[in-house]
Amino acid sequence: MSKKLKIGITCYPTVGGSGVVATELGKLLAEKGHEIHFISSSLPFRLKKMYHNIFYHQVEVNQYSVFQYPPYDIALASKMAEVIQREELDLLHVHYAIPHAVCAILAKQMSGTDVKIVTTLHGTDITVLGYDPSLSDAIRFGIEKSDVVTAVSNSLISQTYDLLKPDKRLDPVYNFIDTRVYQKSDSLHLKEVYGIKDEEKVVIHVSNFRAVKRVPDVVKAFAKIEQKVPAKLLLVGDGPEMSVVCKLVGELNLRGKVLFLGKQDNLEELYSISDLKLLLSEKESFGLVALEAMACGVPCIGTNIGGIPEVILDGETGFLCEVGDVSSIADKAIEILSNKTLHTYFSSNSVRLVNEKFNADIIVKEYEDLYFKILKIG
Ligand code: GMT
Repeated sequence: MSKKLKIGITCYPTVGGSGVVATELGKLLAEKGHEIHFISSSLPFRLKKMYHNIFYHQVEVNQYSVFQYPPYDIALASKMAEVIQREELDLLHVHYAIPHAVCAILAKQMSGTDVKIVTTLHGTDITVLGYDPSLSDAIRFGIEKSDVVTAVSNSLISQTYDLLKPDKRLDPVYNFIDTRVYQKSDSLHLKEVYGIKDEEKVVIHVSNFRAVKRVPDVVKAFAKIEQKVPAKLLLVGDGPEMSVVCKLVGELNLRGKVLFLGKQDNLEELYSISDLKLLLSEKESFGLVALEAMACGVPCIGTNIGGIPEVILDGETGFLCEVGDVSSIADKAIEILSNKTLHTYFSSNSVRLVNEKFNADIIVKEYEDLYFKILKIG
């Protein structure tokens, strides 16, 4: 039987792919018998029920009036150091280089222990913040001083080397799916609830509606799709671009055909009534939402950028298109929605790919093996 580890995990706990990956990883490691300590500013949103071997340590920030900015990073490092010492952690697995990796390095020094630091790069810490000269040295420092650094795609690894040139090996460890949760279920009642007719196809987009997700392209493509194929568009999530998107839906006379569902849990039920997913981002280091759809047998059209081509295989599980090429996106969508044989081919390939390459069992073991390696166990 392998040794049970004590693992601290820090992530952004609010909705977002990195928070999902970190929390699901913690839950699955706990299922394998490891003791997990989440250290973050609020309870990770996917951590809904109690587990006997998962603990949550909240970071409290002093609001002393002299501080122009509350010192969250210092408070996080102090809390990490306290938990490392009291709980005798074997390692800290932090998600995002800054501030989390840098805080972990400080915490290690404060604790006076040899706790190991694993850092996972998720994307925007490199693809956006990496361009900021006021932060790039700190990101490189966080990467180089970690014991192990993983990134969620090979594309993100290349971008990190191009941009920051860290003197450090980076290991690819993909996002993963718990296929016990993400699988096609019988959710046909939802079609009735949403007023979707039998003959209508369902196109879905799920995101945090940031500008990089290019949700207006989703709406523009849908406007072309629904002229050829009776369809409804489910927009799931919320964020800064929502008002722009609402306005566009009105301008394109799509009210009634586009359903704004806001933030939703149990996405597998929505995917189970969907025929096609659109992920048309201009930056995407992996695209966890595509994987979630694929696990439920939904073919995806994605943009040919970042890590998306490592997830959506062009002509095998869906199609890849260039960013902003709305006409070609719509043509490919119409092809998928009107060719049943092609749809079934993409759908079954998607499920198979998820099971063979992105299954939680495989990826959680990859992380576990990295932990054992740096701890020189086994
Ligand atoms: O996509 C977002 O806006 C959220 C972001 C995050 O930091 O949580 O997601 C990033 O990490 C996910 C998990 O590794 C990846 O699947 C997403 O592709 C990545 N987002 C971007 O690169 C924009």
